[in-house]
Amino acid sequence: MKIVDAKVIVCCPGRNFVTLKIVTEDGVSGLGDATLNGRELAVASYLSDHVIPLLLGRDARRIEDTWQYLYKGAYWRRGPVTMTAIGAVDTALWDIRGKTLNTPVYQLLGGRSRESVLVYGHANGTDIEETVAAVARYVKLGYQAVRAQCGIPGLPSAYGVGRGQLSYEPAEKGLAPENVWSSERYLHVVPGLFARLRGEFGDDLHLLHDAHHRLTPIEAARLGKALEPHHLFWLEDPVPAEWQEGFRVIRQHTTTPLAVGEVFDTIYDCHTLIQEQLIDYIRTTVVHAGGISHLRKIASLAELHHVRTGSHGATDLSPICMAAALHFDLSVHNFGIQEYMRHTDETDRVFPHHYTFEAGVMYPGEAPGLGVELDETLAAQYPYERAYLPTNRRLDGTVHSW
Ligand code: CS2
Ligand code: MG
Repeated sequence: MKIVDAKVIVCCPGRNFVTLKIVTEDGVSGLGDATLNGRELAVASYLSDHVIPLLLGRDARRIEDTWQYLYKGAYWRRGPVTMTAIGAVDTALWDIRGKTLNTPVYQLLGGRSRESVLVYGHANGTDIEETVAAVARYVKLGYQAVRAQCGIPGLPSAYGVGRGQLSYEPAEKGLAPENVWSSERYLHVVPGLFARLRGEFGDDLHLLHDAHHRLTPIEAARLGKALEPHHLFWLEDPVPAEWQEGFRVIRQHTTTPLAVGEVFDTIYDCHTLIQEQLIDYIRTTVVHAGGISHLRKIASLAELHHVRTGSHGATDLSPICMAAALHFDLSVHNFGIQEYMRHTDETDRVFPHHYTFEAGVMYPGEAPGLGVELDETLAAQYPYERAYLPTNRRLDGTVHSW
């Protein structure tokens, strides 16, 4: 089954998405998400200029061999651009495989390990009371798990507090906006937010929080300890994780579960975190960690060390990634939870799909392949618009992780 055509489609239905479409000689096409928030065109070029010429004529059924060919064949391994491009190819080939075998991809991954996929949504507010109201909206929508983020008094902005009611999209049109940060002020607010949320919603609602790479290990240890009475489902990205060993400090001080990995792109970014059980959930995604094939390998290592999956699922990962994630989530044994920020209606019209949400869980659907399509005519009406993630500086002007 030879690949005879492949192309990259960049569109911006409210935000930028990059999609790879691969077509076989039988006329079967597959889709892969290649979106890298703020650096979309780098991946589009990597695919168009360097990968697609290598794909033409290859057998679309050789998914693992194609992955290894693109990974080892580039010489320059790893990194978000390379692995997002490889992820898009891998995802599209799984889509094609499912379509040609007339079966949903989860059946090719070992079939169901559960009946549905537990998901969490993003609630946020400019202050604690607004955040409580936002969490209540998600509970009313049926969510069993909600991530809560709130504004920090005295700071003009805070991570995760965005525009609109149901979705938070951090990238802003034009060059990177500068945010201001204070860990001290943040650490004063968060424990009170979760004390209020537990008091309001009781013990059964899963509560999550994202520190978004902004603390030092001892600050994260302090926050983890302060949150223990409120038994969070997880505290996410407490510190930048390039130095995986740094998590040993946090682990020594707190039992609050830790989740890391949405910025990781291979197993090499997280094998110490997993093998030393420094984390409880690995957040690597289909789109940024080399596709379904590599994500399965990360999950297998995690399974050996009591680590569960908790894949990233923000609005800057397209519905193609969400569909692929749900097939993976339904089948992988050590599944934990799936992030599900709702895309806008505008995005969903460009990417019609079979996955569904109901009462806090999701289903990938039974359509052959991934069960998602791309309306190219509609996509063409939304041309790319430069949009960057913010940068961050502390109150004294020092650059800080965003
Ligand atoms: C966040 C994301 O969803 C999350 O956990 O960390 O909103 C992240 O900031 C964006 O995906 C970055 O593009
Ligand atoms: Mg995050």
